[in-house]
Amino acid sequence: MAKKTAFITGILGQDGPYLAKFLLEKEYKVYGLIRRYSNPNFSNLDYLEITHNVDYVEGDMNDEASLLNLIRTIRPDEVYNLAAQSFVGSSFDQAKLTTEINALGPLYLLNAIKYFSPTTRFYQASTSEMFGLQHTNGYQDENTPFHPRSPYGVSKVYAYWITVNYRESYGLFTANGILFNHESPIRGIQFVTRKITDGVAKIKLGLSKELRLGNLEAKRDWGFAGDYVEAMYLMLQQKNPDDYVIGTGESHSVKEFVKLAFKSVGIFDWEKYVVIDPQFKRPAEVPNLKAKPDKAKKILGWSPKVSFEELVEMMVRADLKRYQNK
Ligand code: NAP
Ligand code: G4F
Repeated sequence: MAKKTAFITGILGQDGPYLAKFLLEKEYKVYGLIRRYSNPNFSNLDYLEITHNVDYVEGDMNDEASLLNLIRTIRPDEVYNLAAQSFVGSSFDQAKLTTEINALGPLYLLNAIKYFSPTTRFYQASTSEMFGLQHTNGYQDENTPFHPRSPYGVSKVYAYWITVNYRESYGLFTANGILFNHESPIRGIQFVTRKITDGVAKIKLGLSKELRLGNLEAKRDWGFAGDYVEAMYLMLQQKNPDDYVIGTGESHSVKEFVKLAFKSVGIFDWEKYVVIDPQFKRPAEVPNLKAKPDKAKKILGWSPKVSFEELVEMMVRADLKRYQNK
């Protein structure tokens, strides 16, 4: 049987490499979209030891013709749209760019599929940030309404609905994975989890004296990226396309994450090192995210494997190792 082909946007980010590794192990041919760089950074793929197993193709989520041309020539079985300006904080300062990449980018891909490869299955990286202030008895599921709190969240609401709309209008196989926060040792350094584990490793090794953070009271449902890419794949293997919430069902505060990270290196007086810095607070905050992933459990047979405690430990160990190897 011919190998299945997948086209992944966002291949150099966090989820792209985990998904590529997962699909390569299933014998897929994997194409990864990269932008034009004078010096591309393959470090996340290097970390997972798959840099040389992916076929790289050049294009940009802001350049419709490049996407049309790639879909027309590759005609992949599956497209995973993971590319985004994914940092909520920056979206307040770069709202237009965030909207172009996150909202128009998926529209361009959907048009490319509609015109040139209508049997291609499409996965859209939707997010719990779309819920923002909304919840249903303290959790969020597929029936919870959206109330995004950032230009990032707003851009992702457009992408969510255009994905649903192309399914309903043109019969394309499109699925939204509404993923709650997921982290790993290759999480971007700006995101709070990795910022904490990197900061704790530096403090433990005497390379830094403080860790500057914003709102410690915000709560998130944090899981492991390696577990979540399996859910993306499963969504595209179903008989019918649909949208799924993916998370652990547990919510923890930033403060809990901080305490646990320090504790894992034997530091118990964490308050001595943490400085609250208003520059890391946001104009509007999402106070509490907690998934109810019952539909994914029931229909996809998916559930997370790595616990919150294991995740914190894994990330701190990886950052300590990085500095020790230097
Ligand atoms: P990430 O590490 O920030 O990676 C995003 C990737 O998008 C990067 O590789 C980046 O490329 C690429 N990209 C940005 N702008 C682009 C453009 N104009 N053209 C082509 N590529 C572009 O994000 P992630 O954590 O892997 O998340 C993957 C997706 O899931 C994102 O869409 C994110 O919004 C969504 N999501 C993430 C989470 C989470 O907790 N991680 C939760 C829900 C949803 P460069 O490397 O070239 O910058
Ligand atoms: O780690 P964060 O920047 O992630 P956030 O905003 O929840 O967004 C991430 O998860 C979304 C899924 O829900 C994705 F769609 C999105 O792409 C991204 O991956 O911030 C988490 C929380 C926030 O409440 C923030 O205010 O941590 C709080 N926080 C406190 N101090 C901080 C800091 N966040 C960052 N980045 N840096 C701080 O110093």
